[in-house]
Amino acid sequence: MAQQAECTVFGYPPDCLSLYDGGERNDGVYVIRPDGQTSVNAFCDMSNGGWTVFQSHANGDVDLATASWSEMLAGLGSPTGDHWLGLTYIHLLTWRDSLIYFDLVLLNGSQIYFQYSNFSVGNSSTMFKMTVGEGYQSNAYSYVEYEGFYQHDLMKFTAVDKDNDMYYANCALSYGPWWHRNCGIFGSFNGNFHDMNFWNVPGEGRVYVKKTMIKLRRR
Ligand SMILES: [Ca+2]
Repeated sequence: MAQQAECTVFGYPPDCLSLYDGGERNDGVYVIRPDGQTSVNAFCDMSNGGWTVFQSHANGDVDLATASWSEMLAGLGSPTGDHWLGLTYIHLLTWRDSLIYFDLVLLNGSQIYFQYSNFSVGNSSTMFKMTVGEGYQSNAYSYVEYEGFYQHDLMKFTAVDKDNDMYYANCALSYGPWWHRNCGIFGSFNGNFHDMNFWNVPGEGRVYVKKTMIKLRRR
C-alpha cells in the first residue's frame, strides 16, 4: 500500500503530523510509531493539517462503553469505524505540547467543535492522568455547561473495571470510560449512544451528540 511505502521513505513517523509534513495529503489510515518502534494503525486527518485521530464513535459497531481497562490501554475497534487508539499511544503522542480537538455532530445535524491546548496524558504509573491548558476555542461556546473539558483537568482515567474517579461510584459504569471527575458533562463520548453528551441549547432545549471524532496534533 502507498502509505507503507511512504513509511520507508520517511522512516518511522511518530504521528500523522510527521506524515503530513512529509507530503501526505490524503485522509485515511496510516501506520504510525509513537515511540519510534511500536507500530499502530491510526486514522489521519490530513485535510486539516495532519491530526492523529484517537477516538471515533458514530456507528456503535464497537462497544466502547463497556471496554475494560486493558482494552482502553491497548485500543479497540478499527480506525475506519468506531475506534479508540489506546491510552498507551495517546500518552506517547502527547509528550510534546499538543492540541486536542473535539469534532462533534449533534442529533439536530449541527457540527460543532471544541479545541483545547496543552493536552497531555501521563503514563500507566499515573493512571494516564490528563492535563489540559489554556486556549479554548469553539464555534459553540453556549453549548457547554460546567466549562467542558476543563472539568476533567488532572483526572486519572477510569474504566468499568478500574475506578479512578472522584465520585463515590464508578462513572464509567454510567458514561463509559473517560478521564472522569464526578460523572459530569463532557465525559460520555465513549458512552452508550442514547447517553452521549448533551447540552442545553437556547431555543432548542436539550441536544444530544450523535457522532464524535477526537484528535490531537503537536503544536
Ligand atoms: Ca469512583
